[in-house]
Amino acid sequence: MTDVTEAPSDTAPASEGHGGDHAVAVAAAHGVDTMFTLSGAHVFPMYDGAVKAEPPMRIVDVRHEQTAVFAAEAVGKLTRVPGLAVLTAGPGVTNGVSPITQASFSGSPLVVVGGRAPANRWGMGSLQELDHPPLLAPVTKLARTVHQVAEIAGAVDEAFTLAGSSHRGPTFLDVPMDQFFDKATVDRPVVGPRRRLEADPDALARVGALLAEASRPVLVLGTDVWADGAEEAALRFVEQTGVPVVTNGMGRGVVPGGHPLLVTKARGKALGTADLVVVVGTPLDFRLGYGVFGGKDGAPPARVVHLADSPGQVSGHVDLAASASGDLTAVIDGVQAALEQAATRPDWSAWVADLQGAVAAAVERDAELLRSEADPIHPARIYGELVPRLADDSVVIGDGGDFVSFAGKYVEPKRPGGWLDPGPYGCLGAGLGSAIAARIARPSAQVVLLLGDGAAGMSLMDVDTLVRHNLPVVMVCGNNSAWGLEKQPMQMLYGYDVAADLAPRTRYDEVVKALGGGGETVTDPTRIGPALDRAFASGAPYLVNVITDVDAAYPRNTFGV
Ligand SMILES: Cc1ncc(C[n+]2csc(CCOP(=O)(O)OP(=O)(O)O)c2C)c(N)n1
Ligand SMILES: [Mg+2]
Repeated sequence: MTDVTEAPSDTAPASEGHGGDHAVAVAAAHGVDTMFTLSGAHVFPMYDGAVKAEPPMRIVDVRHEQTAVFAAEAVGKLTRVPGLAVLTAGPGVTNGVSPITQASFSGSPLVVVGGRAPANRWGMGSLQELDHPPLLAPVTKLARTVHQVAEIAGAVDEAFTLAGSSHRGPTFLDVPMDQFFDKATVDRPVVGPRRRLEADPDALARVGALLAEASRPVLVLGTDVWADGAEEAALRFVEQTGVPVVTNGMGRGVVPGGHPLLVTKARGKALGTADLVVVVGTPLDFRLGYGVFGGKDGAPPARVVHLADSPGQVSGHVDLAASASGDLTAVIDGVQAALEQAATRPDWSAWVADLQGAVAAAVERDAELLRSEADPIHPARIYGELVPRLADDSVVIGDGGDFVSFAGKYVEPKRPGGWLDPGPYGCLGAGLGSAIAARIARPSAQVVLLLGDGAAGMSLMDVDTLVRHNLPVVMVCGNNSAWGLEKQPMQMLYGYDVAADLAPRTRYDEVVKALGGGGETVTDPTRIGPALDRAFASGAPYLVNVITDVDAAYPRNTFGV
């Protein structure tokens, strides 16, 4: 996929075709090579357009529309080219609402094309006649009906341009069936280079000055650092200034796991005792304590700087010492230049050493659990076995509750763009869609899907899609026979729990086998490693079903509210 997303729309010579031909051609011009869908007659022109395109567009047909949209969202996250999902009218579109919302919360570039009951029968009660845009408007950057076949090419161009522009997010179009099947000769837009938002140089100078004054700064790098293509600028900034870093979301891996300036493992101390926290490319939401830093162990409150990819992303609820927005490479480079021009050159070495000590202590503490021989298996032991087996190019996907929180604690990616978590919307069920996308977007990379047993039930049928499309991935199910992340809080609040248990020791590996993949169940901690080796060697969709201790809850200090 090529990195072209935004279009100062020029036009090419007129082209003839039905609505699907035009939509597919414009999507391909934006760098799309795959559409994710589940069949419905309302969108047949999209399939015909894909089959007959030159070269044809790959069609990946799935078993639930949520998987199609989660897959397209994940393609957008991994490739930074908007993913494309095609949903049939009515229930097809409404089944896509959760993943579209997830894309909105995560700033993922995504275009969803929906079918729509025919305009010439509107109001007469044709099958699946639903006006979708009002449902989608609150969770998209654009949600509209394209009323004429001749308008489809321009509308699809607009949808891709908006989805791929800062701040990225989902867009939605639907096309009445009669117009979709109709033909028109139109000028298809030509896709141009990406336009970049510029930052205010005075604001960047102010951030540089605040850093020059700071004694205990921390830099937080989030998803938009990757999404905006600023990962190289960010690493350069870190290495040349020596500032310690905490990462979250797709910011993970921008500073590789094990790097001396990566202090995510000492996050509490870093953010709690910093005097300046510079947050780049992620909202100041519950994952970052709503932007309140400092105050720990008698430390004064920290100053906060927010750097975002676009003005609308700058926090409105925090009293910021400074902020700036724009193309994040230019923003980061601009702050670095300002810092280098400052009269004083800050010395953060003692602060960094202090945090490195805390990281080392955390690593030591973790080591014990990672080696745990407890029976039933402690979930941390799974990561003790998995992490050393991860390749530098691995794509690691989390779909679950506590089991995935443990992954966040123990997996530190070596490269950016290889970590997919649900983000601030926290929607379970993305697992199989994300795995399908990862295998397609990174054909030679290791792909590992971490599934809670509860989450597994939401998308496991799409192993069928992995099998039919020959997409091998390794799935690891942390099977504690419970909706663990809900069971423990309910116990804590009420002293009992209800609606939180799942059937004991369910054989999710047998489900995968029944669908044509491979798998096995593990109950002995020493058998986890060999099972993972068999999974990686299998070259097939393979699920390692690890029976874990339901009482080994993730030690969390926030429930996100
Ligand atoms: C679609 C959706 N439904 C419900 C929830 C609430 N929820 C968050 S975590 C969780 C439990 C997940 O259980 P499991 O996948 O087994 O992981 P575990 O916590 O047991 O490791 C639930 C139900 C949610 N986040 N998303
Ligand atoms: Mg569970």
